[in-house]
Amino acid sequence: MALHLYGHPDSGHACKVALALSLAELDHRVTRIDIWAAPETRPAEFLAISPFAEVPVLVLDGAPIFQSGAILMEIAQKFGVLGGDTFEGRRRGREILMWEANRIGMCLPQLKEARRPGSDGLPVDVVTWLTNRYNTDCANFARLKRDAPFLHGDTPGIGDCAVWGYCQWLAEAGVDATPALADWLANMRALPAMKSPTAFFPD
Ligand SMILES: N[C@@H](CCC(=O)N[C@@H](CS)C(=O)NCC(=O)O)C(=O)O
Repeated sequence: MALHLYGHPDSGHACKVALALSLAELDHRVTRIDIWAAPETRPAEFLAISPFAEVPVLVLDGAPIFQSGAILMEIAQKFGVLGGDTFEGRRRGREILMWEANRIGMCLPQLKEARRPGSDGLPVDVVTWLTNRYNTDCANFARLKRDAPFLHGDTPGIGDCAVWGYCQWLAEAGVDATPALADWLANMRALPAMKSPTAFFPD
């Protein structure tokens, strides 16, 4: 089984997949793609397999898969890992992935980008709106997590990987962690397979 991940340390979407491969101990190659360079200057081999010239892309035995959520589901199902070994785990994974993509994935990346040095920023009203969305997401995160250490229960699953993608950068997004989020972040950071974005995608 040959796995090749294309990503960049500034991409939370790519970090979701890198974390899943690390947690599942799946050997893989990594190629770092400069997401700050003009898309047309990215390597031809990458442009040929990434329909929007975006990361992440995972090539699995020669077949490229794009969209972080689709990649996570494929990893879980194909290898029976991170919740993929049971019906309930796969359902939980799908539920959390859809929620994350529609909610956290639609406020934290934008808030982080607005504060990046060199970014054009966002109007104050938009930042307020996105921050309010994040606050709602925090309340719902606590409902989803309940008293378990991870969103998938006692061990992390693909849903935890998806939420980690941008929740690893709350300070960079200018927001605070609620107690439930802070507990979960501590559990995630303590995982032996956890790495920094640059360790996932070295230069
Ligand atoms: N919905 C996609 C989002 C992918 C995405 O937005 N990738 C960004 C980095 S986070 C990218 O490659 N940007 C470079 C560009 O658009 O040129 C996913 O879940 O994989």
